[in-house]
Amino acid sequence: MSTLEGNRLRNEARIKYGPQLRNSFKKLDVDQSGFASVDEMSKFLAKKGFIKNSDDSISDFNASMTRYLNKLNYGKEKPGELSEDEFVKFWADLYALFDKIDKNGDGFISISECCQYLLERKIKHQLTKNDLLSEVKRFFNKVDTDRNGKITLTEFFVKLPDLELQIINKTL
Ligand SMILES: [Ca+2]
Ligand SMILES: [Ca+2]
Repeated sequence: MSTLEGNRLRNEARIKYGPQLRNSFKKLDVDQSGFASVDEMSKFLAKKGFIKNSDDSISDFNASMTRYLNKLNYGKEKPGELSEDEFVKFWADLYALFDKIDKNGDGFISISECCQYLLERKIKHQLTKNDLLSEVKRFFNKVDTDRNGKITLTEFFVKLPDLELQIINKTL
């Protein structure tokens, strides 16, 4: 999402989700360092029930977080951690992407919403529509552990590297 529309959506998400993100930041920064470490974020999400409190879920979250911190060039003030402003920007951008894919706005991404979005992105290494659908189904099998065909923002984020690397081979 590097277009003008992308910028607009990111700004909107910062306004919409900024207050709750700042609130979360204060709660999860338990050592009150003014920075959110990957560990503080995963503990907070596990406590809230957004990720499972299991070694696998936490290590997946940590791997994804570390990947995007580096890739998107975060942690400028303190390597590997987010300042409050960086935290808001990072997660608001993710909300902007998520909301864009979540066309019906129910707070979940469904298999068809995910397919539709990927088709609209005109993926470079062309998969046929059917191949794409089976890849997305495979992705959902990994992510959607309660098998209701819908995934939340956190579930989406935890497995986003898989989606990017295995299905589309590019950055969303
Ligand atoms: Ca901290
Ligand atoms: Ca939806």
